[in-house]
Amino acid sequence: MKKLISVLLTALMLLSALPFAAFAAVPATGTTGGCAWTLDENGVLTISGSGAMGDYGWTRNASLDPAPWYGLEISEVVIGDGVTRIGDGAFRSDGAKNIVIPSSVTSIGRSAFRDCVTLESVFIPESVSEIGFAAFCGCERLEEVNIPSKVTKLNEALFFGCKSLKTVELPDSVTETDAAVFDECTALKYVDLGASLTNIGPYMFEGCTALKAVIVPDTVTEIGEEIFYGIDGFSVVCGEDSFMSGYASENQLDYTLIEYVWKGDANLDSALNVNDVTDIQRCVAKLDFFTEKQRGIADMNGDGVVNIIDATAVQREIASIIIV
Ligand SMILES: [Ca+2]
Ligand SMILES: [Ca+2]
Repeated sequence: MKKLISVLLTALMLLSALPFAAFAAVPATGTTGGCAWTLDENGVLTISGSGAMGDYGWTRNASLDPAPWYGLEISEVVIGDGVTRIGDGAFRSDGAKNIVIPSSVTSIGRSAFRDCVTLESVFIPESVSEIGFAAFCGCERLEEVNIPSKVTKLNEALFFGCKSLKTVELPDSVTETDAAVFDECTALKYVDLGASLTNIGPYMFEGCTALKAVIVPDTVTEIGEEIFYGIDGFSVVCGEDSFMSGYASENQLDYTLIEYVWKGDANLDSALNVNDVTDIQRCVAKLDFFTEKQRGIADMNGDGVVNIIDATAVQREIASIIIV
């Protein structure tokens, strides 16, 4: 049924695109908050000036209008150095694959990149300390994202439905998480929750069916409802006598104590076997991403890089265990 609807929608969009394209005034230009914007004939949307962009509608019943470029054909977004805030709902559903955020930006608004289904990568500069509710919600092709080390809170539904996201590593600055941060991230395999987190928000990993391992620091003392709803086959990596290990045994979850993670155990399941070799090879081939902790564990020869030499070293290690 969903497929049929999307076919119908695509057909409707194609039909409506023809007259729309004929009338769309491109190049187009205007102002947004204290900044200016231009959209050129190649679909490059440029935001320039200094100060904050305007805020735009970001929910179904929003009282605010959508951004002036909403619905126009955009292939690339360039945010100029000097822009300090990306507005609420600014780039909702736009068609850019990559967006470069300059280091003048300190805040990203609510639903700023919501449903950018073509967005494949984004680098958030260290200057950003605040990322609003659902900012990347529904970015289905986003494979990799970084969280800057000034961010202290992950707001509600921040990465909800990011179906290509594979690995996430929280910086030690993050102390608090709201509800459903990684809900329905169906490709998410490894998450490192950093060293300072105090709570795991409700529904955090709901529907994350590919989840293999979550590293939880001892600082976590509060766990919301149904954080692992609807999933199995993963391991929680945590400290002995930690709040998380108590939660894990109470809820009959598979867990590994941090101190028992083996060198080479790249998937953190406390067994050293061919699955670790495969995961390292996939990481080398860039089919998978490792967290910093995983990279440290996988880097068998300690040369600071994870490559095929490490995969071979893990193979040797496995062989020696089997021979013994
Ligand atoms: Ca393993
Ligand atoms: Ca190495």
